[in-house]
Amino acid sequence: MNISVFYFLAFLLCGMFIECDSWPVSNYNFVVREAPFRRLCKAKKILTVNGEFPGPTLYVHRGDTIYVNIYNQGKDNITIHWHGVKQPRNPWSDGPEYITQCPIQPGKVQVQKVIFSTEEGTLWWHAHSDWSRATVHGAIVVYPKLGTSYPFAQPYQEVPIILGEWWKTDVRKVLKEALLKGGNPRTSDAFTINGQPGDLYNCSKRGTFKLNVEHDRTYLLRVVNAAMNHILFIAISRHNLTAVGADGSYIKPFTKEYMVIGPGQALDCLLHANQELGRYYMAASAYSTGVHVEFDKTTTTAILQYSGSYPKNVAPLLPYLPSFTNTTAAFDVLGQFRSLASQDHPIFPPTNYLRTKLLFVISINAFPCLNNLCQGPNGTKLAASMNNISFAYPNVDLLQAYYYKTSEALLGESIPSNPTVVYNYTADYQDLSSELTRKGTSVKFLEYNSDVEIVFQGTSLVAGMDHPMHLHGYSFYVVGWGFGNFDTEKDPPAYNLVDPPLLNTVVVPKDGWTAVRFRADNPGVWFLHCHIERHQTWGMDTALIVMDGNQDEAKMLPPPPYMPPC
Ligand SMILES: *[C@@H]1O[C@H](CO)[C@@H](O)[C@H](O)[C@H]1NC(C)=O
Ligand SMILES: *[C@@H]1O[C@H](CO)[C@@H](O)[C@H](O)[C@H]1NC(C)=O
Ligand SMILES: *[C@@H]1O[C@H](CO)[C@@H](O)[C@H](O)[C@H]1NC(C)=O
Ligand SMILES: *[C@@H]1O[C@H](CO)[C@@H](O)[C@H](O)[C@H]1NC(C)=O
Ligand SMILES: *[C@@H]1O[C@H](CO)[C@@H](O)[C@H](O)[C@H]1NC(C)=O
Ligand SMILES: *[C@@H]1O[C@H](CO)[C@@H](O)[C@H](O)[C@H]1NC(C)=O
Ligand SMILES: *[C@@H]1O[C@H](CO)[C@@H](O)[C@H](O)[C@H]1NC(C)=O
Ligand SMILES: [Cu+2]
Repeated sequence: MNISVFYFLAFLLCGMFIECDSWPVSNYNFVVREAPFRRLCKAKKILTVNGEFPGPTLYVHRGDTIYVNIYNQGKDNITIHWHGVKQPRNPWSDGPEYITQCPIQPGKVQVQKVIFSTEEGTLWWHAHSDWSRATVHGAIVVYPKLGTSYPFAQPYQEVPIILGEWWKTDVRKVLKEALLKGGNPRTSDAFTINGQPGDLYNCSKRGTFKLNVEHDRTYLLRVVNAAMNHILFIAISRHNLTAVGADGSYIKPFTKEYMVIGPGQALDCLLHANQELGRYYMAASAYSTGVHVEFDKTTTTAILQYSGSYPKNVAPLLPYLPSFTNTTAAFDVLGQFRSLASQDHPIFPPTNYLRTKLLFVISINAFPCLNNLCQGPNGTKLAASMNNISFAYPNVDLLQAYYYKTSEALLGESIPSNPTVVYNYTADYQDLSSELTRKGTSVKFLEYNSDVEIVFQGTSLVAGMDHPMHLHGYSFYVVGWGFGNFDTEKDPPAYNLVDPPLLNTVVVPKDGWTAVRFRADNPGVWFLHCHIERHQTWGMDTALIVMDGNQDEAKMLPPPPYMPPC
């Protein structure tokens, strides 16, 4: 189908099924289709939106509502998720497959109404079906409301910097092979900056992303980590970065020579082009702490180049990046985030009298495997869990099961509020039998407007590592974190309730814990999961079902006229 026919269909759909007040002003058309891309000396077809990699950047203002017409011209099931967009009362457009919707099957169209509310800064969108988000993703820029401005001087220019991960092999094959063999998926062959691996890889020099700057100007880099399985360090040689926003809310500025960003996170950084005219590398490489866990050890680069005259044949300098396993270096950044907590940007962290306190133990696990033939440790099959339940995707979506009360059995299993077995989660030695877990489609019901605390507790089972935990439908205040086991007596008194950062994805440190709080004021079914893709695949997931309140404004919106069927 050509694009004009598609527009026409989308228009019809819009006219028939949804309010079209804002159409076509803030309407976007996403055509999901395969397109050929050449990277690392090898061409392959990848799934894209509109043939672009990374996909198109969406530009909105705070509080906007947009419609996105998604037309699946590919061969795979697909869904699109608006990462960090809270979508008040509207889980219908959230996107994770088999959680809030059934996938859009090849040849089918879905119109998603995306409701922005209090987000301001950088967010992103990505596919939320199998591993298609590897190439199906893009940035979302949320400007302040007209008539208001940034809490920092207007930058001269703004540039999305999207970090990605590239396999020479088809990513569908990578997933399939990993599931079949039960081990770690093969590591990626490259990281990318705005779709390009950069000079340090073979056949990549020509496409290297260039950031052109004028001397003495300030640039706002809207950095998104869209990589699948890696937390990344990023830096620009001789230049500092000043973080001013994270996950669509502002933070107190802090300046470092490198930044760290977990998959799923977005970081707004100011860059002052104050160095000698010349060319400088921007570089990113992995932060990975799992003992004996393979990871991609390559470095992706882009080039910051000043305008003006200077010898252009001098090789740019590489910046300092901390070593792969340097947790101190990583948390020097990740532990620095603070909300503005000012009159213009107030915060509302739940303080006392929490209705619901949850302790979710997040772990890597292992299933026994017939004849020990799997590729996990000692022939086991790798898994992951939350409170020892390894999430199993249903084959109809949880939201419809909940809303229409159809498959109520599906929602029968509640994830326990606390681990059923208490052990030394972060001990150096773990009994092998505690690595086992079991499968289940577990959910947690929450009362409307209840104040909720979730403590994520990491473990050293199989291989402890950092986990970027992401909650849909909400941003949460990160009130505390630490190493070792969470202590219910000693740790809460040290919480930061003054200026905790408001994030949608938080990196829980290896062998440590993180406490987050939020008010459950957004009714719906909201996925909660690790944003390291393989951990999500293995089951480090659950869904929070926030029930309707009594008032009409406290209830989920009715479903749109068309949702893809299963
Ligand atoms: C580049 O190609 C050479 C020769 O094929 C190979 O040995 C080397 O590992 C490649 N480098 C990278 C970064 O892929
Ligand atoms: C970068 O920041 C450090 C301290 O945060 C400072 O000492 C250094 O001069 C800064 N470098 C540049 C190029 O601004
Ligand atoms: C970790 O990184 C920090 C900050 O860059 C550095 O000071 C420290 O020496 C590094 N530690 C190791 C073990 O490399
Ligand atoms: C694998 O087996 C060896 C030898 O039996 C044991 O020492 C080790 O702890 C096992 N590792 C895991 C992760 O099961
Ligand atoms: C848990 O294990 C860690 C690491 O081995 C150890 O330092 C700590 O003392 C243990 N805690 C308890 C309560 O046994
Ligand atoms: C987790 O569940 C499995 C299967 O029911 C069980 O064998 C294992 O002991 C449990 N582990 C913990 C730490 O509760
Ligand atoms: C695509 O989605 C439909 C509806 O849920 C499902 O029946 C089908 O198995 C899916 N196809 C693949 C290849 O996963
Ligand atoms: Cu994880």
